[in-house]
Amino acid sequence: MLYPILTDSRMVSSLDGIWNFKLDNGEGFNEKWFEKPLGDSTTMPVPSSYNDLKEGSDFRDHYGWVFYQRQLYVPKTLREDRLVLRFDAVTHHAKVYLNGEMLVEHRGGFLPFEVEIQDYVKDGNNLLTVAVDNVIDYTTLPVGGENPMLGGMAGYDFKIETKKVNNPNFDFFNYCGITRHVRLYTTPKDYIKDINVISSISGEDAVLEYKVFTEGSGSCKVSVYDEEGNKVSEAEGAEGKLKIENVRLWQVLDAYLYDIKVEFNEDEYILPYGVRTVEVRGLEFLINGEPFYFKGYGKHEDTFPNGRGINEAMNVKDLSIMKWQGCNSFRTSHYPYSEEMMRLCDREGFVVIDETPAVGINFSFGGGANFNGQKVSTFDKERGIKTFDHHKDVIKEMINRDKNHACVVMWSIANEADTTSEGAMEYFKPLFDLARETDPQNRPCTMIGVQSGADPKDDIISELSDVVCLNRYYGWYFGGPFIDDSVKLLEAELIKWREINKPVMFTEYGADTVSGFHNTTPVMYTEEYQVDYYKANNDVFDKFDFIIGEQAWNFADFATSQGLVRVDGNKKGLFTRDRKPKLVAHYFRERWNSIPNFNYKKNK
Ligand code: GCB
Repeated sequence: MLYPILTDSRMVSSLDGIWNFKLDNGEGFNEKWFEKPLGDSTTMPVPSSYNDLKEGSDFRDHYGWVFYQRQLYVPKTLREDRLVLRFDAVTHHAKVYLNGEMLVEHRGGFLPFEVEIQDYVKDGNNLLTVAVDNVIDYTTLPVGGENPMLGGMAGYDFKIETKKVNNPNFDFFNYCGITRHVRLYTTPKDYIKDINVISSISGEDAVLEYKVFTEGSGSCKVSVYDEEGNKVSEAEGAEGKLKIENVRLWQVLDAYLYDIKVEFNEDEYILPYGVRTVEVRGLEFLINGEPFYFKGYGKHEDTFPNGRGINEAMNVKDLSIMKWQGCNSFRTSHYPYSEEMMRLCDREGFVVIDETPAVGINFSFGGGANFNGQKVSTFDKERGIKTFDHHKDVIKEMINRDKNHACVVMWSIANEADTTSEGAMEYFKPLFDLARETDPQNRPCTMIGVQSGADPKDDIISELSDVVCLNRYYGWYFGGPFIDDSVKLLEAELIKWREINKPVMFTEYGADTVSGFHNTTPVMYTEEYQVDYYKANNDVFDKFDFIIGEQAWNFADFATSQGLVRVDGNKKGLFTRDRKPKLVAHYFRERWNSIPNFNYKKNK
């Protein structure tokens, strides 16, 4: 799906701003709130998560539907074109009504959807209503379960009335609402639907193989411009090749973007495009033919008070901090991030592992989806996970959205899924196949592996991954506070992973640390402990040549559900939630600035 931009043929208009808002009391659909102005509504900014913006747990912990509404006037001139209403993300399930009629419904809270509305818009005031549901269950991604206190408490005989609540099977706050931009845009009636571009490099030159998907009949012309605006290549036809002589490559932290201009009849679209190659060869991850070392983080889209609402200022700040620290990469844990962030990473030369919202496909966590120890197996045919079809949708939607981004070097199919139980291969093999078929650039694919047992042979699906990605907490959940002994276990585990003959990287490792807690003897939760934890783990990584990267968990402290091991959220950040460095941030700054982006292990 193309990102909406202004061109000579296209107009874009933002519908962001303050909308009317109302929590559903269970009667919203019966009473058809979408047919008339919402009575008794409150104000709500779009885009944003609504949870932290009004006081009280009615808002923060609301379960179910909410209604957003605004007036919409559309100038007549725009209605002669194809007119599209686009939502960049609505979390998790949206029904969109114009003048009382439902025009589109979308499931999945982190990917865009759109609908043509030129035939539905009338003169004067149109009523635009968006109903948004935040319920997570066994069919949604991320996965959730039932209220842990449903009908009472384990071990107690008393029955009590309980409210319905979401019970996430994942460790981040279930922020919801219209979390990214809402826009109207136009195209001519015959229009460019999509573009695929693949690059190959030979010597000083590059060849871009392109394919343009269109609606209507006509002919295509494609031209490539360099950053100074000089035309460097052109071709005719909906499919073809563009040669760029003396190409300037998109390099890590030294980005260069060409503009690919596509013309089709009256329509025109401009795609910023970085020329680079990505390949896994042997035990190496090659970017532009050179062995790359990942330095960086697992992150979250999480700020106060926006929640998961897009925060472009924070995105710019985060990349700036990461550059200061010598980072070159991050993973979009645990869902696809905004399109603005991906465009920013293209411009800044950041390397991104792009992850689906598939988190929580693991019933052995014992919380959320499998509360009270029912011991249902994740892939149990009757009572197990029901996310497969939706998982296919999010893979297709994510790859179709992000396929042309130079910054994206690998797809993550899921985070910490159950990869050891019967049924895992049956579930995941078709999903890896689908990702590989969908991506025109055929990027590497991975699964982010949970620390469930130390033996790689128990992991049924690691053979599907091009790179083995490990989340490991030796010295925290496993063996904390005995860091020195714990990392011996890490070393023993890595000796086993060497046998599968694939590159391995760490996509999570970390220790909760409360900013301001200090001690001369490092004890858990102090800033000193976090430093010792990371030093000990990094020393082990450095011993193994097939370890191709380290991404710490997490870039910054972030909000989670309330719970006994979460003191005002997850505190594993190397930065606080408002981006102040903990002691360890300075340690990593020294380490990462002395590790080159390329050939790190070769030089050792
Ligand atoms: C994990 C999860 C991540 C959690 C983290 C933690 O393994 O992938 O979502 O936040 O552990 O801090 O426990």
